[in-house]
Amino acid sequence: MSSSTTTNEALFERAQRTIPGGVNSPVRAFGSVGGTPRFIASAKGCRVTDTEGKSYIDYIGSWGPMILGHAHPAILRAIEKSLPLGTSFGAPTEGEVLLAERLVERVPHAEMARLTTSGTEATMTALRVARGITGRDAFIKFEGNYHGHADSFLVAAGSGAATHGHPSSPGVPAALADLTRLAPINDLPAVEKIFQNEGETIACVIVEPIAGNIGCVPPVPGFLEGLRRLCTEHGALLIFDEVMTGFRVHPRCAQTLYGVTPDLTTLGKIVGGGMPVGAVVGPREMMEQLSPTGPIYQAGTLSGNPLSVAAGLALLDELAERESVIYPTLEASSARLVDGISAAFTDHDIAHTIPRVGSMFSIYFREEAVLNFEHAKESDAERFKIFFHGLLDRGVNLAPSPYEAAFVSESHDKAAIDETIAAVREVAGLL
Ligand code: HOZ
Repeated sequence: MSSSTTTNEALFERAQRTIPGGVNSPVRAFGSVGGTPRFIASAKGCRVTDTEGKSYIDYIGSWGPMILGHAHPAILRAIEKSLPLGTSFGAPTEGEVLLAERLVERVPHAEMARLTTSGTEATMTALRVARGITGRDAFIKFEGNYHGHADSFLVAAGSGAATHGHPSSPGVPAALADLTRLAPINDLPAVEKIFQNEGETIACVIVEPIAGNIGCVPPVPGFLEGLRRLCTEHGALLIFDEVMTGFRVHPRCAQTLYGVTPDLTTLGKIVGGGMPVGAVVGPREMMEQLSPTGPIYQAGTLSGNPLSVAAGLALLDELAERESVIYPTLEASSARLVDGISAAFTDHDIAHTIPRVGSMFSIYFREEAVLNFEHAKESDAERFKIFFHGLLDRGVNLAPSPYEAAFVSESHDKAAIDETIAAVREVAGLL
């Protein structure tokens, strides 16, 4: 493992001179937990190593895509093979066709795919398609759902937007924000009311089928089904933002797990094997509305970048080939981890709830179930800070915010899980 003589603290101080807040994505600045971000020098399997050479069991996993662990050999091989052939052409490649075909095969409702460079671009594109097809401007999103940082979505957004104090960002024109209708997650009557009042203006409902940017909040039974029904009744599109959940919670995505079919699905980093890629997928008649076949414009020089596509293909192929091993393994190790954490808290009388769907979970310091953003905010944030730093000191890397999900990978073996539980037990004694 490479390490440098630079400390995290020195690097953070230096970073802040040239990068706003010293980071290129706000959550990484440790704003909601305090202290110094760890500057990562390398990663392998379930562990990341910081610039001081200290290693941590990692539950960020690049926010989801490292489902097989960091620096997986199959993905590295694919990138190495692609690298000498060139890094970007601004012209179509065979790899993009193969990746689109894989997505069409594996996302049940997909007949076509458009690749982008990030999940943010994918959700921007999906919203534009919904508006373009319906000729309507308003849309519904959920409080605490995060769909990337495009203007229309930065209204009551989760993730970093929730913790830096501006969930509805300055710089978003009021005229645009006014078109974003909000409802609490898991509150079907609230959505129904919006549709009743102004159904003819609503282009779409966009939802994270499992909210992953306020911690992890699964849908209550009937919620996604209800959204499907309302969208169909009112001529609006239903968009599932599966940037976090796609291929993570089920080999055919969350929509298969819950048996609800959206009109459009957005995907992100996991379809690039952790490299920069996003995708919008859906039925042919909708997707062909995109340029150049249709009038709805969307473009990007780095869309379908050859290195990202090579990594994405390698990951998706690995997931498909070893599906019957990978997903049960993830389920078993994640269950073991969460049960162990919960038992440690119970033994120390610490109020908690730990929602989990497959290998995605989060820890809330409150007894009652968390069904929406308001509930998530009632989790004890001070306790989370102590917990977070206690684990970090003991070599366990959680997301530095109570409003993020944790991700288990195939490389989190029994030893790593048990080491994590032992660290939690120690820290629980301090809470
Ligand atoms: N918004 C991302 C997680 N929900 C964090 C992105 C990052 O810092 O990489």
